[in-house]
Amino acid sequence: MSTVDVPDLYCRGVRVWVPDRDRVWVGGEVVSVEGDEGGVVVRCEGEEETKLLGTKDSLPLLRNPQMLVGANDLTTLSYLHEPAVLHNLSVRFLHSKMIYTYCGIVLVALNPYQPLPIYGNETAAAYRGRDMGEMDPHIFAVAEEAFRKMTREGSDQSLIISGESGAGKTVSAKFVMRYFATVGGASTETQIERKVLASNPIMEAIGNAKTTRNDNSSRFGKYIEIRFDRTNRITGAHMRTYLLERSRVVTQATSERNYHIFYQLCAARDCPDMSDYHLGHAESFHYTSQGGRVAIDDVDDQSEFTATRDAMKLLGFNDDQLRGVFQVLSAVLHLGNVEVGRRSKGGDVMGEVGEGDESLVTSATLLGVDSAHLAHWLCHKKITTAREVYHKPLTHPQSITARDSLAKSLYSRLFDWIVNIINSTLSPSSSPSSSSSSSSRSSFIGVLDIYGFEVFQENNFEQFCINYANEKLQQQFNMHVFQLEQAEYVKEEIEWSFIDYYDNQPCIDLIENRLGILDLLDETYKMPGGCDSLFIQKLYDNHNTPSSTHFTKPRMSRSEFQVRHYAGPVQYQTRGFVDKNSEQVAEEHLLLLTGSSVPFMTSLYKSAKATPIQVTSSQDRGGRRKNGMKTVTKVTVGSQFRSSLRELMTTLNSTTPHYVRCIKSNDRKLPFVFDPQRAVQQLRACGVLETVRLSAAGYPSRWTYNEFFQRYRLLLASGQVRREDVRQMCEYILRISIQDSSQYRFGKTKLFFRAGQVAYLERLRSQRLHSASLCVQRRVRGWL
Ligand code: AOV
Ligand code: MG
Repeated sequence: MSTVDVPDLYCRGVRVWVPDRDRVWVGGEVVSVEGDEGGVVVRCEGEEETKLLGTKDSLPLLRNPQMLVGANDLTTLSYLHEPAVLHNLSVRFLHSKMIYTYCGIVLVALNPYQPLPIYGNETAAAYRGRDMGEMDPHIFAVAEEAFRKMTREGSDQSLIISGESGAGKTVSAKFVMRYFATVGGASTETQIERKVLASNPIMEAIGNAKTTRNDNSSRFGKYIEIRFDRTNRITGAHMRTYLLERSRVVTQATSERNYHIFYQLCAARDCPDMSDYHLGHAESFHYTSQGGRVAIDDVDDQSEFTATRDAMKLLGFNDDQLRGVFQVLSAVLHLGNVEVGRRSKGGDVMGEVGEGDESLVTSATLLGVDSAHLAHWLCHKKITTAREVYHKPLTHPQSITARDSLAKSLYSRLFDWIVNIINSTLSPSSSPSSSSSSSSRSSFIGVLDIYGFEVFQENNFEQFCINYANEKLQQQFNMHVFQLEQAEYVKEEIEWSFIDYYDNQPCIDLIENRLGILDLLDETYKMPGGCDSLFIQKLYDNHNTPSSTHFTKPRMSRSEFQVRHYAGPVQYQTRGFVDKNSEQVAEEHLLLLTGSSVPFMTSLYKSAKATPIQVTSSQDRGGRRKNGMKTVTKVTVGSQFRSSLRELMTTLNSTTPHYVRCIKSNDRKLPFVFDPQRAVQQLRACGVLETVRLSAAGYPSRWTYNEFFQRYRLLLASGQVRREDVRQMCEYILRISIQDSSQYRFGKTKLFFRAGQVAYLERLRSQRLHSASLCVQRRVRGWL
């Protein structure tokens, strides 16, 4: 047997980490080092027995000196491995109640599940004008960094907030927006900041819902650009939203809810002006009661309703518009209660809706349509052939689908319409404070808050899209942090040993490439008789091969597939994929609503942003059927989502990104409880560990020689400045300003700095400016 050479570092008393099934990592101490057999004998904390650890490849990892534990920035740790990172985060979180920690260029935020007194105006003021390293890590520090970079360079910025469902993204995004409203608030009371903030409760009311993962889960993605003028005042904002989960309007899983707004409306039914909508308790509506429990602990839906309505008023929704919104929402609720009866015809069970059905009549009245027509079109479909047009009766399940599609269409049109109104109110040109000159050149800071990665008992098309979006975001992060960063070092010929990371490109290829999952889904939809079972067959045929690394067919299943995502494997149930991919309003329903006697309804269907179903030429691959008859090809939900994500990535890549990684501390939503298993799972998935290593070894700030010289030449005495050789001058400035020469590197065209150095130079610069201005003042006083 070969002897193992145990390095000298491992001697008696040395503190190490030992892998543990429950606690993930547990601290221990070396008791002895075994000679010939190799390995070290370790006693774990709180245990009597010792363990022999360490073969040639796996000696236990060393622990950091106690004085380093709890560090603000993980990159300052001596040992940068998983147990060190995990331990540091948990010590800060559990002992000091500190939820934020820097991890190089990333801010890690642990969800405390408890309101903390660290977000007030005084705290915001304390972070104003400060460098990231000067204060405790905080979401405000990242916001300040973005704000200052924008003001200094005039460049657009993005705050990219990621993390799994319930990790704290939406809460973080709101604090970021609050911070900008505070620092970018105008001295005159224009209220634009208040309006920007007021968009949050509205969007949460219509786009968030209770899921088993999060009581206030975002069911849409949002990228909001907050615009600033040349004087760094907020002039307005613009919001882009991504793929709302439509199915929730008509179905919810056990203990989940529909969108908050429905419960708010029901809770406010006895308020003045609400009687027109004939509302009842949320339990009395099919669309709001399927989850079993209509209340959320600690949430008062009625006061939430008041908050939503007030926010809408502030954002310029007038009384007619508010009535219109409540009318559509109520119509949806009543529509859900329309009884679809059964009628036998031949061997089939057909759908039937009685014209006297009370819910039908109420719904039709609210929608401004004829109830008999509505009843007819809930169980018939118009068929147009070359020779005739006829009304084909629908089966019972088809009628229910027709009813639910109408409800989903109404809701998603309303959602888009509300977003449009908010955007037009927040548009910089409509803000009274923005004179044309100050808004002519503006920069923005974008805040991205999308639905986080999620895995449920059953995962459907919605989870597939959500997790796909998270894959794209993870890739953007990898691109920025690892690929571009390291490519730049190579280009600039800086000595560098490559840091490896998990590249999720193969998973993205599986989803979005030619013959990838989305492509096959579209193909299925375009085929006559395309259905979910055909889709899954295509998936198995194309991807269930020995060479596929990210796709698996579960052994016992004929309707499911598994994707290996960066955050873990997810099994998807294909039932409903094809229909959900082609969500469309039936032409008959469209005609019914555009002919409504309620002007709001017609305007909703006229002005709302085009739904994914649109005639297109670019996606027209399947536009011709084999018989030569040209069919209209639609943009499907999947392909529309793919292009909107691409567009989002292009936007993000044109800004300077700042990353916030939210981590869910435990699954039971308990305050300040740290579940190491769950934390480590998230840290592993999102590349935090690799980021720590990269940031510790890397040079996050860089300047061209010219830029650097222009800004810092005042650190030189006047006689020292020689303009002929800028590079030499830069080298000189650094030699006299920064003692430790390992803190910077000279590239071919740029200077590179380790974290914190630019902040230090900035301080030197402002001290110099300050003493220069004192000097001038003294001289002026001397002259007087
Ligand atoms: P998410 O946006 O990341 O999930 P949220 O931001 O909605 O998650 O956070 C979930 C819950 O965690 C909140 O409702 C708060 O109760 C709590 N929480 C999060 N951050 C904080 C904080 N900084 N301080 C106190 N409590 C916090 V999803 O939208 O589901 O992906 O789709
Ligand atoms: Mg959210």
